[in-house]
Amino acid sequence: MTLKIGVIGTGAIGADHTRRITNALTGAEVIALTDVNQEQAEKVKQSLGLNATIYKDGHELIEKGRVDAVLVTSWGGTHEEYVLAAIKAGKYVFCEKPLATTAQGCQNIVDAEMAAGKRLVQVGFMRPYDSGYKMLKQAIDSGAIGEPLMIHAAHRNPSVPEMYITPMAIHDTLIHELDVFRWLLDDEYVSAQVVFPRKSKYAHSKVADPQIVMLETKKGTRIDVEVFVNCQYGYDIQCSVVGEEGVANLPEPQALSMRKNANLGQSILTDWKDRFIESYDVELQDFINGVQAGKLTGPSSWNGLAAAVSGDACVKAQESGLIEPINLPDRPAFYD
Ligand code: NAI
Ligand code: NAD
Ligand code: ISE
Repeated sequence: MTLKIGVIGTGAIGADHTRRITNALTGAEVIALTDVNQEQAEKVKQSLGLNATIYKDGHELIEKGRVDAVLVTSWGGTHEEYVLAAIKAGKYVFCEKPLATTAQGCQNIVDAEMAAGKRLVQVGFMRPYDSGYKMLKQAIDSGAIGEPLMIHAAHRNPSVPEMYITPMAIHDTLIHELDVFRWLLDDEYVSAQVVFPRKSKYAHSKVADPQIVMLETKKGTRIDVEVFVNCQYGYDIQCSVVGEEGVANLPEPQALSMRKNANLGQSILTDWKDRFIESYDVELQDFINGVQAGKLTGPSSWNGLAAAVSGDACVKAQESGLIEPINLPDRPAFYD
């Protein structure tokens, strides 16, 4: 059976996920689209030659679209509403990060999903599907570097638009690290602090940039993450795990090394779409396969909630300048 998918939000990642379902993955087709900017949905439909209906809004798509599953790829602030609507309609839903922009929003989704009685939601945390992060996890789990003591990380984007404001450094950008470090370390956070270095002249007035986020885990591992979203030079994700017996670094993306004009160099990617292109393919194929099998195994609403609880503490720490506690509730057996 070919899975019928509806896409809510056909911007950068909505268009890219629609392309991969249509041209790269197997077992699914996009038959419904919607975007607050209808021209954008029309553009995606035409450019991919889709036999798809464009709906007035996400609710109409979920109710009338005859879809088996929904992709929520609109702006973060709209996710909760559409995920809840999909659960209510009994549809599977792949929701881009953040699952919701607050912990309460994620809790509402967790409650609705548990009431529905089975996992219907997968969150777009693609880094655990990335081969580089898998190598890091293998280095930690095998004991190759001893117990992990510290992580030094950086999340750099070349630039961000005017709509990107200070708290988005947490729930739009850092949220990837908040998820992937829990998975890498098999540990939970206990506190967060945020400090602001000198501001870059390239950062617009509503975003403090760069920021340094410091996290502590239950086992005592200390993590520092530089979030720098106007770094100009490229899209650069760094992660270095310092263990008792060695250091494991996230591999750089494969790039041609060139000798020319008395220079030895290699280019740095500039677009997040390229940096994790393979992991996006693998995560979405995993979602399609999971829906076909009636059992989702990818990042769950619980992972979305855990990241958001930590995210709320980081946003509070941005405002207070203090070390803020992180208190994750106990995980319900439903998500074991
Ligand atoms: P975008 O701005 O390019 O696209 C968002 C689209 O959603 C726009 O076309 C907009 O018109 C539409 N939209 C917004 N609100 C809507 C609504 N209520 N109903 C229907 N359409 C609506 O944004 P982008 O970069 O594609 O990000 C979208 C989501 O994907 C965000 O949640 C973002 O955090 C996530 N994302 C995830 C990435 C990842 O690595 N997993 C990478 C980039 C984005
Ligand atoms: P975007 O602005 O390019 O696209 C968002 C689209 O959603 C736009 O076309 C917009 O018109 C539409 N939209 C907004 N609100 C809507 C609504 N209520 N109903 C329907 N459409 C709506 O943004 P993007 O970069 O594609 O990001 C979209 C989401 O994907 C965000 O949540 C973002 O965090 C996430 N994202 C994830 C990754 C990742 O690496 N996993 C990368 C990029 C974006
Ligand atoms: C974007 O939405 C993403 O998810 C990218 O992976 C991240 O690097 C960027 O900062 C976000 O805005």
